Amino acid sequence: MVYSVISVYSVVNDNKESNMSEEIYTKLAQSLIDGDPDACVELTKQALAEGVEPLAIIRQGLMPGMNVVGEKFGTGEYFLPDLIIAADGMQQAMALLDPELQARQQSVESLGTMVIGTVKGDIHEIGKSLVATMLSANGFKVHDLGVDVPTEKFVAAVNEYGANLVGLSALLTTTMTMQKQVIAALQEAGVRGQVKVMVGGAPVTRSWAEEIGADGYAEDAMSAVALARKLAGD
Ligand code: B1M
Repeated sequence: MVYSVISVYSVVNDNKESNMSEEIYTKLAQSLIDGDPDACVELTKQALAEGVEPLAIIRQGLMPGMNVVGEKFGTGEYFLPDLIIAADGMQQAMALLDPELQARQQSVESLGTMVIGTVKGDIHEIGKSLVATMLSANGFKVHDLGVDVPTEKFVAAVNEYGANLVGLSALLTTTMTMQKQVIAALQEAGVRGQVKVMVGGAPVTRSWAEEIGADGYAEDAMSAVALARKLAGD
């Protein structure tokens, strides 16, 4: 079954080039909704070859598609295999986009060292990896601990890498509380004063960040870079 995704983003463009991009964004989103990773990869290659910015491919093509998949899963229309197939398509596309994102921003001076990971119990990887890529492309030294990261591993990594920033991603309401636990563990280990903690992920909010004593909340990868810059400069 084919679903329309035109309504999930609004790009008002009137020149031909923009219309072409808009068409490819729609097709990219649709490839994820249709569970067609091969098409997603081909369309990503095509978009890059046509000079579409990698970040635009993610924000205007892939993410709206993933959001539709998530909504359909939420309403019971899609099942776990649909999520897995869509995530596979997005991850393959991200493997093509990562080096392009890195290549666009070269910074010689490190702005800070971050350890980042998705908290214990949570295996959502894509958003965390995108945030890690954008930070590293913007001059931060990033140690990505992966997903389902035990609390003590964050603490150990802060010590091992001399990090001044910690990034905690959580995509489930049930795992958000692990962000609070990591902050408490950093405090207990006596290193809370030397690091700024930023949190993010779909269910996470600014007020949650304040409630658990994080230093900042970022809604997406671009604002994560801005926030990390601000926190590193504090
Ligand atoms: Co899951 N899942 N999932 N899933 N999944 C969600 C999150 C969900 C909202 C779907 C839904 O019901 N509508 C729902 C959570 C409900 C809730 O708790 N509120 C859900 C569920 C329920 C589950 C399972 C429990 C399903 C089950 O087993 N019954 C299960 C849990 C497994 C676990 O973790 N223990 C599960 C499993 C999976 C897959 C493994 C199949 C797969 C992940 C594969 C992978 O990552 N390798 C998956 C997927 C793909 C999704 C959706 C569809 C898409 C997530 C994604 O990759 N988005 C998701 C629905 C949705 O979010 N629309 C859903 C694209 C990505 C670029 O965006 O991750 O939001 P996102 O990251 C953004 C921002 O959030 C932010 O910046 C990123 C880039 O802009 N951000 C940060 C993220 N981390 C940040 C950190 C920061 C700052 C910003 O600072 C440190």
